[in-house]
Amino acid sequence: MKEQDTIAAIATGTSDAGIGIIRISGGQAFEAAAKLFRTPGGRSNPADFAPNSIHFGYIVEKGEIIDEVLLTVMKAPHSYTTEDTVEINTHGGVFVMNRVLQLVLQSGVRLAEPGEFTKRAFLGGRIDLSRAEAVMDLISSQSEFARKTAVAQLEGSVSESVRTLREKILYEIAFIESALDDPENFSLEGYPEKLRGICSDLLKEMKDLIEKSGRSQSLRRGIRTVIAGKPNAGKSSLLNRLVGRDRAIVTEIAGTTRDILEETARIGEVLLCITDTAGIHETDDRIEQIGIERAVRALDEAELILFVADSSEELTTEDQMVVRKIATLAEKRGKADPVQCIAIRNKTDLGEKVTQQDMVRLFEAEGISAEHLSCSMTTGEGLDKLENKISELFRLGEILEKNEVFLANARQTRAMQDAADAIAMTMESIDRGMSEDFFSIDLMNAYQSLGTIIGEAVEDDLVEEIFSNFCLGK
Ligand SMILES: Nc1nc2c(ncn2[C@@H]2O[C@H](COP(=O)(O)OP(=O)(O)OP(=O)(O)O)[C@@H](O)[C@H]2O)c(=O)[nH]1
Ligand SMILES: [Mg+2]
Repeated sequence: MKEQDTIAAIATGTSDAGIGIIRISGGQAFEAAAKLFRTPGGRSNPADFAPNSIHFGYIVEKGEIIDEVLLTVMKAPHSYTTEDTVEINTHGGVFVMNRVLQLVLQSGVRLAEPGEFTKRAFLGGRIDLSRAEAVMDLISSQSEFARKTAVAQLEGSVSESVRTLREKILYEIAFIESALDDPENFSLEGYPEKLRGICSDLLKEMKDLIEKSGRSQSLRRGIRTVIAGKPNAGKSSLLNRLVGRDRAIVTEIAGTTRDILEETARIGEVLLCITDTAGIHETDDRIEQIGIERAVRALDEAELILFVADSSEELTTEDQMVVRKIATLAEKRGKADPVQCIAIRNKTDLGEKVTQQDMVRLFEAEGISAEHLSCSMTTGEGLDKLENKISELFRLGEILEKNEVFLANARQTRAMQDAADAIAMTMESIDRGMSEDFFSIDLMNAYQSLGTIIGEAVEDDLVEEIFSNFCLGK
């Protein structure tokens, strides 16, 4: 079986650094390390070292010292993977780390697959699936929000609430089964009504979790933000301001941006994935037309739209055309998947021909609402208002303070949705006056779907898929 191989990988980054760690895990970890390692006193076998101890020494190949290292020895089951583990702290040069890794691999150890150490921690029963996914989230987190939610999950917040839900469901399944087996001692009189109430509470709890998690997932991944407006309004100037450098070409020529440009920017604690787009207007220019099509497609995916207008000139039919596109999109999305819009009157340093009222009217005429403010990309005036507005719209402070529980990813959300569907089915069966054994089938489905979130009874290939998303060495 593959899981019995001993595996190794560079656990630290693959650029030059002060130290690098090569991790070896599995039944042959000590044996492999013994072939390469010597202490100054000539000891080499980690199996003889005390558990959780660190040893100074050398990696040696045919009598030649390759690197001076520190060797950490962890004995099963007290290691990250629950297996015998050796960590070699080498000097952190890429060349040196790879050289040592090659020697390790020559001693009968194979290169670990991405996420394989964490997978072993899961298979060894040290962490559940939701925590394993949290490790991955923590590694890839790019904002304070992402880090905090990953740590919360690592601490088991998702597992906790999933387990509580499962316990409640299991209690009802057990009750129904007992009552069916032993009608003399357990009465089902009035039970369906009681169960309906319980299901209704469970369903509400699950739906809340799904809804909040959707928001949290977009906060973690970065809010998909699209800058839109007519040509020359100052869209690319806004992108440059938000990312803090000259990312996009800015000129006084209308139609400068033709393709879409993507960048991430951190606004306070919010991460934005920003797309700058070509100015939307009627044109015969083939290249611009393609750019505009792309702009409209980007709008389709947006969670936040920054509409930019040039307030040094009167609003035009081109502005109207863009707002109309936003309105069409907002209507298509409906309440379930709303899009936020901030309308920016830019170029205030040139005098304001367009008032807030003009803008509000422009939006009202198309039947949508937006947050309104004015800025100058040239002087930077008003940008703080824009940043505050973004933080406010996504109410990050509130979420961070509450330490709420969120499902970490689409997989967990889907499983929670399946569980919620099964609970809804139970309620339907109750309403239709079906017999109790039907309830327990649906409740069991809900119980099992919840189990997949924490990794109880998950299919092998799902385990493979989840762990292959990890980075190497973790
Ligand atoms: N005075 C002034 N000029 C600005 C301001 N913002 C942008 N501009 C100028 O307006 C022109 C157009 O700016 P861009 O950022 O390229 O506008 P855009 O919306 O990306 O234009 P396209 O890519 O052509 O659609 C440039 O000459 C900018 O320097 C501003 O706040 N004040
Ligand atoms: Mg541009």
